[in-house]
Amino acid sequence: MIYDIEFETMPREALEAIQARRLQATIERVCATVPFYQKKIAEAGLKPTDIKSLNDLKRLPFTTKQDLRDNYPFGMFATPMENVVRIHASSGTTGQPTVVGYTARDVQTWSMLMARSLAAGGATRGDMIHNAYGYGLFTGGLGVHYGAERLGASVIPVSGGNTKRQIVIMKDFGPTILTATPSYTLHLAEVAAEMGVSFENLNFKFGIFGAEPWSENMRHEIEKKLNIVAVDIYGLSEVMGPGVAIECHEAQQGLHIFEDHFIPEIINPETGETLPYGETGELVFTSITKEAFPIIRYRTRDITSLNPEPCVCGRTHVRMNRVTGRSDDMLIIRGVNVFPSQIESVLMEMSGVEPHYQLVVDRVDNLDKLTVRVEVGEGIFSDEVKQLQDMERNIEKNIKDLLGVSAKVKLVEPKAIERSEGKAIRVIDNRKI
Ligand code: DLL
Repeated sequence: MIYDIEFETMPREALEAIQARRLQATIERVCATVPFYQKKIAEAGLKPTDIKSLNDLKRLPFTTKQDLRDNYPFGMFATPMENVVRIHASSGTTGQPTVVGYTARDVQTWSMLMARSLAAGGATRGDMIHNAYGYGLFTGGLGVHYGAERLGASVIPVSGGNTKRQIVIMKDFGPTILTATPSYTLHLAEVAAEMGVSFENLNFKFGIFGAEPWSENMRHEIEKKLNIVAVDIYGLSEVMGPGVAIECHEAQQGLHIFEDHFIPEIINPETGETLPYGETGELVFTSITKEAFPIIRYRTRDITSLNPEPCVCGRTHVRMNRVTGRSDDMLIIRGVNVFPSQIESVLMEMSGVEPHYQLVVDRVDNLDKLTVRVEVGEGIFSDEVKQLQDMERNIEKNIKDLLGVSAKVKLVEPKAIERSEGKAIRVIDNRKI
C-alpha cells in the first residue's frame, strides 16, 4: 500500500520543483538562524539568494560529524528551545554523541514519513507491530512508534531486551509485523527456538529491519528462519531517524528515499566531487523540511549508490542500494579495503555457519592480522577437529578468492559471540589502541 500516493508517486518534474523551492527556503532559514551555516555559506562566497535551483546545491559547503560535535549540544538548532518538543542523540560510540531536536511539526513530519515507511514495508491499519527497536535517545523505538500510530496500526512498545518475555508476547498477542535490528532479530529467533516456539506458528508476515548494515544473504537467512518477507529501512539521527529511506516489499530491491523531504547525493569521499547515478560513493543528505535541526549536505559516511530506474511499486522516488558499510568502518587490511558486510556475505554462503560473527584486527610485527570468529551449529562443533579445520581452511580460501584478503578463520561454539539488543558490534580493531 502507498500511504501518501500524491507525493510518493509524483512525476519527477513536479517533485524537483518542490525540492528546489524547499531548498531555497531552507537555505534562507539556516542563514538567518544558525551562526554556523551563516558563516560557512558566506565563506563559500554565497548569499542565500544565490541558491535558485537544484544545481546550486553543489555550490554549498558540506557539513560533517565534526561540525556537529563542535556545536555540541544545541548549537546547530535553528529555533529557540521553547519550540523544541523532542530531543534525541546518536549513540556516540566514538566520541561525543550528536544531539538533534524536533519541533512539533518535525515530529508530525517524521511520523508521516514513518507511516509511509511502514506501509511500504507491508504494514496496514489492521496490523499489529512488535517494535523491538530500543526506546530512548536512539531514534529507532519512538520513530517506529509514532509512525505506527499515525498509520493506525497497533503498536507493542516492547523495546530491546527481555528477550524471553518478547517471545511470550509474540505467542500471546500474535503481532504481524516485526521491527528490530537484523542482529537482534536473529537473537530473537534463537531464543524462540530454545523456548520451543516456532515462527511457523506465529503470525508474522513482514519484518522491517535496519539501523546497521546487513547483507542480502542475511536477509535470506532471516526470511527463512522467521517465515516472513524482510525489508531494509535506513535513516540516521542527524537527518531525522528511521524513515529517510525504505525498501518496498513488492520489489525488495533498493530503498526509496523520501525525496520530497531529503535531497540525496553521492560524492567521491576523497575529492568531494558529486558522482552520477549508479556510481558508488559516500551518501550526502540535505533536509528540506526540517525546522529545529535542518542539515545541509551532511556527509553520512555511508557507502552506497543511487538507482533512478522506475520501480514496480509505482513510487517515483530514487532508490539507494543497500548500504555496504560506513567509510569509517571500512577495514584496510594490508592495503585491501574490506567491509564487514562483504565478509558476512561470504560466511552466509557456507553451510553449517551461523549468522553470528565478529572480526578482530590486530597488528603483529607491523603486519595487520584479520581473524574472523564465526559460530557453527551445535552438531558441527562437536564434529571431529579435522573436519572443523577443513571448514576453516575452506572459508579462508573463499574470503581470499572473493575479497582478496587473507584472514584466519576461527570457528567457535554456539553463543560464543556476544548477542546485541540493538546494533551488533562486528569489528574489534585492536590496532587503534
Ligand atoms: O540507526 C536510525 C534507524 C533506526 C534506522 C531504526 C533504521 C531503523 P543512528 O543511530 O543515528 O540512527 O545511526 C545511523 O546507522 O549512518 C548507518 O551507518 C547505519 N544504518 C542505519 N540504517 C541502516 C541500514 C539509526 N538499513 C547510522 N543499513 C547510519 C545499513 C544503516 N546501515
